[in-house]
Amino acid sequence: MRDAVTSLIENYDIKGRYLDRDALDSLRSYFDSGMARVQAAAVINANAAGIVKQAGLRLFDELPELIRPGGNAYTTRRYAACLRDMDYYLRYATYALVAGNTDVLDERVLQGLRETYNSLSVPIGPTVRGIQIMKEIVKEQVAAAGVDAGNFLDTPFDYMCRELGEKNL
Ligand SMILES: CCC1=C(C)/C(=C/C2=NC(=C\c3[nH]c(/C=C4\NC(=O)[C@H](C)[C@H]4CC)c(C)c3CCC(=O)O)/C(CCC(=O)O)=C2C)NC1=O
Repeated sequence: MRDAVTSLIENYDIKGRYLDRDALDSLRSYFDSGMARVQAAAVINANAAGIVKQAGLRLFDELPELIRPGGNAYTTRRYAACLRDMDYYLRYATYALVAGNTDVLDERVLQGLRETYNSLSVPIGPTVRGIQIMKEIVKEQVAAAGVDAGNFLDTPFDYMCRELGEKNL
């Protein structure tokens, strides 16, 4: 599992090069955003259950067929599994946020996920929509907490949506 610093060092070490201007710029931008990343993660941690619940309500409000008979999130068990998945996405997003790197998402979340979802007929499009809704809620809450969050807040959510949604949607 890599973060912004270890992945950069690895790339330079492979080439046997000292850190050049680009490397130092990228490190500076990571460290400059460091406190805001930690503060954003703190806001998410403090509100995680509420964020997941609210995102679920918005998702099922937008796509009510998911929780109707025949829908993939129909029955209490599957409804709970869906919210649990959303909670996974949120928690791993905070790890990636702090790491400044999406490697943890590849390794711990996305690997094999499409196959699992396909085999259980979990619809990918609505899952992607759920992740987007969480991103929107997170951005609202982080802004409301007065944390100056830049694009880095979008990155883990956008990455999961892209990777999950990309192929044979
Ligand atoms: C930390 C990494 C990780 C992830 C991501 C993960 C996902 C994951 N979601 C699953 C199921 C599921 N996932 C959903 C999710 C949904 N259904 C919908 O209609 C919605 C669109 C969506 C919620 C947004 C549902 C309903 C199931 C249960 C499907 C079933 O058993 O029929 C399963 C099958 C096994 C199980 O039920 O626990 C896995 C492995 N597990 C992991 O360990």
